Amino acid sequence: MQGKFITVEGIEGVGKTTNMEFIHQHLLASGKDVVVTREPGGTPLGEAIRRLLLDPQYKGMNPDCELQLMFAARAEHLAKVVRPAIEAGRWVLCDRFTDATYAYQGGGRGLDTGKIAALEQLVQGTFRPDLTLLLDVPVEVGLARAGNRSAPDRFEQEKVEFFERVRQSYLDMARKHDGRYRVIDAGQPLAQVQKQLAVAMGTFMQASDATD
Ligand code: T5A
Repeated sequence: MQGKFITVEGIEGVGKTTNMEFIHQHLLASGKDVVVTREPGGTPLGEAIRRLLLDPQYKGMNPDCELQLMFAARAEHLAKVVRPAIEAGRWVLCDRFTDATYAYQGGGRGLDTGKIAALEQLVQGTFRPDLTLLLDVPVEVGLARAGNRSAPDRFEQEKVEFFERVRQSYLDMARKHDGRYRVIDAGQPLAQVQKQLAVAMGTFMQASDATD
């Protein structure tokens, strides 16, 4: 039996890192064998690419270069971590995936989505997440939360309008792919956010147990 692929998405500071452990524990408690990973990254080579992508010294990186680095890291990640785990029947919980490319490089940077789709096809074929949890907050809330932490990385240095486009792009994808997306109101207190996540995962696990 194949495993499942769950992705967590949203703008900066929305609470992905905070909630990954909660989601992980929820899946473990439901008897799933889980691999937790992230993009860009998830492998030694992918983490090296991540450092390049986030480093503020590369401010002004060519958007096509940025796009291809995202997919280069993804190709390695899929081959070495994600696909082997799923084929072994494990569940993979991933902090960001290709929807982040549509949101940041497509929505944020304004790259042609046809270009992204071509790379998606090349690197993934028909492989897609089974469930995407979109944590959503207004941009000013996310940026205020993110700003309370460490020094801003290359993406966090972008202007508010960039993140407005990223958020809108995510919300558009959630409407377009409403079968696999669950939108979580992450502006609520953490306990309420986690209640919503538990309901979304419960529904998903029930449906997937019924079809396995
Ligand atoms: N990227 C990535 C692309 O451009 N294209 C791609 O294809 C991919 C895969 C790195 C960057 O790469 C870009 C997007 C990103 O800019 P990242 O490190 O995953 O990706 O991105 P970040 O959004 O920067 O991740 P962060 O860890 O910075 O943000 P989180 O994880 O969303 O936020 P988190 O959990 O650290 O929370 C922020 C603060 O808010 C508090 C937390 O305690 C924390 O202090 N908080 C709450 N406070 C009140 N109420 C709640 N409900 C709260 N939830 C969290």
